[in-house]
Amino acid sequence: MNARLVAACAAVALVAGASAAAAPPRQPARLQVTANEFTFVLSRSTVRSGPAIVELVNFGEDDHDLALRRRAPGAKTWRVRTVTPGGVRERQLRLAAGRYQLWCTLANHRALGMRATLKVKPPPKR
Ligand SMILES: [Cu+2]
Repeated sequence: MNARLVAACAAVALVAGASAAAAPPRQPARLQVTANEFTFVLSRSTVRSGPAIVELVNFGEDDHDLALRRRAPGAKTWRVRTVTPGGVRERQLRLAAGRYQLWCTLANHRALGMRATLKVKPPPKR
C-alpha cells in the first residue's frame, strides 16, 4: 500500500467516524402514491416513523383522493384532498409506527381495489 492510498483510507475512516458521531438532522420520509383506475401503487411499502411527506399522483381519468389510517383504536385518519386527472398533491404528516390502511374515499373506488397497506417502522435506537 503506498502512502497516498494510506492517506485516502485514513480520510475515509475520519469521514465515516464523523458522520456516525454527529447524525444529520432527519429529513421527512417520502412516500409517493400513484392512483389509477382502480389501484394505488406505493413507491415503497415501508417508511420510518416521524415526519413524512405523502404525495398523491393521479395517472387516471377520474378524480381520486387518499385516506391513511393506522390500524389502532381511535387512530387519526389523514387525508390528501381530491386530485384531478394528471394532477399531484402532497401533504406533510407525522406517522407513528404501525400498519396503515390506505384507500380512496371517492364513490366505490375502495371496493374496486383502490386500497393498500403501508408499514411504518419505529425509529432506530441510538
Ligand atoms: Cu378513487
